[in-house]
Amino acid sequence: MGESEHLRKHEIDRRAFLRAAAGSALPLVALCSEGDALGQTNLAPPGGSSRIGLVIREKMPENLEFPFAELNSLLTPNDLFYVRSHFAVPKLDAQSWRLKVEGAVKTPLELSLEDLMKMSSKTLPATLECAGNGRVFLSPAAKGAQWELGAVSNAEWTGVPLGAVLKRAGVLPGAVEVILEGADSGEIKDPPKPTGPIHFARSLPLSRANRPDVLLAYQMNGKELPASHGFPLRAVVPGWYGVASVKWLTRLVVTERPFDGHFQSVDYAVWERPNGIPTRVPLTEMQVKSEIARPDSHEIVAANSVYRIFGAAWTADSEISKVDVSTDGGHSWQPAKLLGRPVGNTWRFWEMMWSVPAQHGRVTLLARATDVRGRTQPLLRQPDAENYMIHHALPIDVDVR
Ligand SMILES: Nc1nc2c(c(=O)[nH]1)N[C@H]1C(S)=C(S)[C@@H](COP(=O)(O)O)O[C@H]1N2
Ligand SMILES: [Mo]
Repeated sequence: MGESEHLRKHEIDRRAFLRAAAGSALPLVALCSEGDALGQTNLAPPGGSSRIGLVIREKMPENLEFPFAELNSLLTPNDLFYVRSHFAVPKLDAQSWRLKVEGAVKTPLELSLEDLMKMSSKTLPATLECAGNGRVFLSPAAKGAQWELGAVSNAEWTGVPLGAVLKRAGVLPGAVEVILEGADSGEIKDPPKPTGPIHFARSLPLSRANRPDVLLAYQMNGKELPASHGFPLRAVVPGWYGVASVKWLTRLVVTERPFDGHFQSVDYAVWERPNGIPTRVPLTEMQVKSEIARPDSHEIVAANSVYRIFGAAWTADSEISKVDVSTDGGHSWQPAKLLGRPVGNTWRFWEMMWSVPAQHGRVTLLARATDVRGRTQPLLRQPDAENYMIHHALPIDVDVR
């Protein structure tokens, strides 16, 4: 799809949205102004889109990809937010659901949704990226869902800081981590594996868990958390790979030693080499990364035209300071223009006007982001990351014609 076509489509989506907003209740309008507050104007806010849908990577369990070439709003509408689930969506009923808080705490708790909603809430945006996003670019092929560019999305989350719940339970001295357990469960296929079904579970060091921006969220973009995204309660850990943001939470266990569960050490872990000794460490922070949304891979781009290359970039605990784009497979680089203004834990849109050459042929585009802390995307895949953290500059081939 050409850029002008995209702009036209965007206009259609926007008009449809405005029509919908005009005839509906406040929330959409409120989200609209929040969209602007995120530093972007003229972009369709979340509210559902008419024709675009998620790309199926796996039907059961649900693994659905945001069509990244359709990127046009800073907040991803709930029905376009990527879904990454390891087991079937558990059926939970808000009335009988409880969150247990136990382990190394003074007062074990059993909280209802109502109890949590009575606590003071917070709303903040967070971009979540699956650690396997971009896996289809790896060669030889790596195991896991073959995500293209869209296992990443951004939403505004409302909930209670995890730290406030831990405080209510009273963490005992000597505790180091909190395990977050989801209601979903199933059997692991490949060894090493425990016998029988296990729940999805992940831990956070207490130092991270107590950060004020780590939420137990019950709303997504101002609406009730959808079933696929963790209804009625999920964790949101801004800046960390999506795996840390445990969905369908039913139990928090405060522990006196680091957790070694399946999704912590066998899966969603990589090798690091402190002192030159390989050791297994859980994935934590998202790595600095940019992705080209348009042109789409293998799009036909008009020779001799000016094309607006458009994409997003994100990092953890920092801000994007620049994005450089190459239109010759990495031989030369030009700065892109960062759009809007930086918003904490949120991807930043960027664009670069490309003077497309007259000569016909295959062209490889690359984008490379750098953050304020000086971290830059590598041009080549780093060793030891196995099938995760695919954040080297990903080549997008287009046909100039
Ligand atoms: N309970 C539970 N939580 C989970 C998962 C899961 O399978 N079960 N998947 C994790 C992974 S790997 C990612 S990337 C994010 C995806 O969140 P989303 O489906 O809302 O996009 O949820 C995380 N939380
Ligand atoms: Mo993930």
